Amino acid sequence: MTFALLIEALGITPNAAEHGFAMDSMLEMLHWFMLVLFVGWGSFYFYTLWRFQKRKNPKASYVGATSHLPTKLEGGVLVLEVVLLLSFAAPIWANRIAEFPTGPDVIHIRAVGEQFLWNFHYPGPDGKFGRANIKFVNTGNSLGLDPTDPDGQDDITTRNSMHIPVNKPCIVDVSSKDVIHNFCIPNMRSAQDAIPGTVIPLWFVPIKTGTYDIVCAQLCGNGHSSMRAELVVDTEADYKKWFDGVSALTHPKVADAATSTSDSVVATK
Ligand SMILES: [Cu+2]
Repeated sequence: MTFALLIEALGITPNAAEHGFAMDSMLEMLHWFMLVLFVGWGSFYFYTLWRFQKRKNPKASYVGATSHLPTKLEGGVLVLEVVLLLSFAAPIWANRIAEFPTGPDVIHIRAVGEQFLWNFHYPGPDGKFGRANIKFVNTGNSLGLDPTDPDGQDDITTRNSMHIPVNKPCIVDVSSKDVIHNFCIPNMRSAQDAIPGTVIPLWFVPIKTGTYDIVCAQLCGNGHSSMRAELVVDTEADYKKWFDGVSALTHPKVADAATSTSDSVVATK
């Protein structure tokens, strides 16, 4: 259940992630709080312009305001901000960084930014990422996958297109090949700086099928604004179809072997 009246009116992208409801509720509260502060302080400003105008106060007062109300109000604001931080922001953040999903259902992907596109790297059916090294990078191997690594033989890579199944936790290991980018999926209420030389994971659970924007949210050069990729959240069946299709295109033999293995498994049952 989301309470997102104001932020929706202001044009926030619709939420499509499980944890997004908590974030949206917090954002909504913050916006109402800021609206109250804006109206409050704005009114106070105009009141002081009127109250202390020169015509009414020909002689400057050396005492000034003596009311303690502003101090009390500031104290109230401080308390509210501490409550927001400790009761809402900190728990959401703790959930984001300390409760990474585990288990066979988790979809694990690497996202590697480069000027000005996003590379995606999926472990193949074996579930293991192949090694990557900068020395193997060439036009046909933009992620520098080690061609001798057996774990990498069935891996698949895509450019500017990431597919995941709906309702399954997804971990994305974010990194960069050149400068600092930011891997941002507004609909998934997720963003992470992509920093060369480091791998930082983020996770989310998509709850709605559809196609969403993945954008670079860190000014990274002339083509920054065109650094967009698509995230397609598929049904389980569509995701499998997509994955098998790309897998068959990339590794015809591996795909054949996988099919014949699963056939033989079916046959022996
Ligand atoms: Cu970028």
